[in-house]
This record gives sequence, structure tokens and C-alpha cells, in this order.
Amino acid sequence: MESSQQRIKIAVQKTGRLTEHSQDMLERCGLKLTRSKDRLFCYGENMPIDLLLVRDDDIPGLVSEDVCDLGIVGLNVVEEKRLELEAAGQNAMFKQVFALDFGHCRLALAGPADAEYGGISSLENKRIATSYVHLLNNFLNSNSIRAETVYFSGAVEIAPKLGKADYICDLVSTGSTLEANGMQQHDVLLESEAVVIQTRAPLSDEKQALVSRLLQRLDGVLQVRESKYIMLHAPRSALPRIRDLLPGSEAPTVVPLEGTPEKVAIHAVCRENVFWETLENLKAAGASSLLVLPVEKMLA
Ligand code: PRT
Ligand code: ZN
Repeated sequence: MESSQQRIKIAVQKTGRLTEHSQDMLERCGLKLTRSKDRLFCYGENMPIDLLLVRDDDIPGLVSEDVCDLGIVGLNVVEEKRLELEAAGQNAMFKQVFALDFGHCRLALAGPADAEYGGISSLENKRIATSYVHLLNNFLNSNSIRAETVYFSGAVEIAPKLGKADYICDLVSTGSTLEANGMQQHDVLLESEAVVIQTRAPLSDEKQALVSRLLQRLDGVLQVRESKYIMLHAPRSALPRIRDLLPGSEAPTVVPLEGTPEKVAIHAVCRENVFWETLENLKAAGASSLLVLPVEKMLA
């Protein structure tokens, strides 16, 4: 068995919005995980990759300090930590290496739904409650707005009701929390999603090769989600029109059909979902025997 120095350690959220998705993505990359009794650790059985289960806020620090080689965490947490380190005169010792396309949300300013908002100048000399002090201050400074930042570790949306702030700066996904609290969204400071970060400390050649392999597999996992394999028959003369109609496909495979030289079979990988309308348009262009199949794995 490899020594622990040769195993890749990935920090992932222990319990929260990113937990299930993070582990699911890794399992789709072929990693088989066993959870330790204390539930703080997952051992990779078939690859030298282990997970450390922690609070999301601790992930950039663990990667920065080289305790973990990689981390899966929201870009909002990454950027807040980067600015916090910068404010302390330090460089973040992690870099973003992959965007995972889940955990989408935005860090946005919001205020009472019944109050008029005339753009960011409305924030001048106002109190803004947030958990993202550095991202907010950075936004205010770059827009030359003077406002008071009020730190809230959670439940930021109730700050105006408590009389503690005039506006809030918080994560929004569906917008229903804002609506339930009688608020409306204004400017967006950051569009966020879950990302993979890697330590800036150099990894051994073997470890770096494994990280590259993992990132390539993650890329494959993202690509197959929407991809479909489409097969159809068509007259050779309809080929140019059909090629135009195939959504997001590269050069299709064209195979002659036994006994009917004027007809061909066309096979193509479509990197977008194939909707009924597309099939109907293909049929109208002369296609028949249409078949759409899910794609299980893909390696570029
Ligand atoms: O315990 P730990 O510190 O690990 O977890 P946490 O409670 O700090 O984080 P968690 O699990 O709530 O969120 C983890 C990450 O999920 C965040 O850092 C974001 O990157 C991402 N994410 C995506 C969200 C949301 N969507 C989201 N909607 N994080 C929080 N919210 C909250 C938001 O703060 C607000 O209270 O949901 C509410 C708004 O949601 P809507 O749908 O009503 O707009
Ligand atoms: Zn957290």
C-alpha cells in the first residue's frame, strides 16, 4: 500500500449543500469510498485518493496550508478567503483548477421590497449586513461607496427586521428567502458555483499525474451529463441539412446502408440534450429510424 504522503487528500464539505454532489462527482470518476467510523474521513479503496470531511469555510485554509492537496468548495468561500488573506498581507496558496457546475448561487445585495433603489449610490452611508465582509468591502471600495459593514455569521436576511442594517449582502439561489423576508435583489457581486482548488505547493510527479487524471475524468463527467448518442437513417442528399440540425455535434459518422446505396446511417455524439422538436425537424429533413441513447462515459 502507498504511504499516506503519496495519497491525494481532498477536503470536502462534511454536511451541507455541497456534500452529496461533491461525493457523487468523485464516485462518477470511478472512486470507491468507505467512510470512517467517526465520519470525518473517506478512504478511497480503488485509487490513492482520500477525503477529509470538514466545514466548507475551513477548506481554502486546509488547501492553502497544504494539509490537503485539493478542495471542493463554493467560489464565494474561495474568493472571500483570498481577499481575507490579501488584507492580512498574505498570498493565497491555492489556485482554482476546475469549475464543477453545481452549487450555483450569487452573492447579491438586497433591500426592502417596498423601498426605492437608485443604483449603488443608494448604499452611501447605509448599514449592510453580511457574512462576506471582504467581498462586500472590496465591492464598495471599487465603487467608491462609503457604507458600514455589519458582520452576521448566519441568518443575514433578518438583519433589516432586527433594525441592525438597511441592506443585506448574501447568497441567493431561488430568491425565495428574500421574498419571504420582504426583500428584493439588487446588484450581484459574484456569480458562484462549486470549484476544485489545488494547493500551490508543488506535488510529486505521481501526485500531479493523478490530479490531472482526476480533473480529466471530472471533465468527462460534466460532458456526458448532457450528451446523447443519436443514430438515424437518411437519404445521402439530406446529409448537409441533417448535419446542421444535429445539436452540438462534431463530425458525424456516415455509414452506407446495405442494399440501398442512396441511403446512409448517421451516428453522432450530441453535446447537448436532444429534444423532441429536434427529432421532428430531423424527420422533416428526411431522417427515419431515429434513436437517441444516453452516453455513459466519455474521454476526450
Ligand atoms: O456547516 P458548513 O459551514 O460547512 O456549511 P454552511 O452552512 O456554511 O454552507 P451551506 O451548506 O449552506 O452552503 C454551502 C455552499 O453552497 C455555499 O458556500 C454556496 O457556495 C452554495 N450555495 C448554493 C448556497 C446556496 N446555493 C444558498 N441558497 N449557500 C447558501 N444558500 C443560502 C443563502 O445563504 C440564503 O440563506 O440559502 C438562502 C437563499 O436561498 P434561496 O434559494 O431562498 O434564494
Ligand atoms: Zn460554512
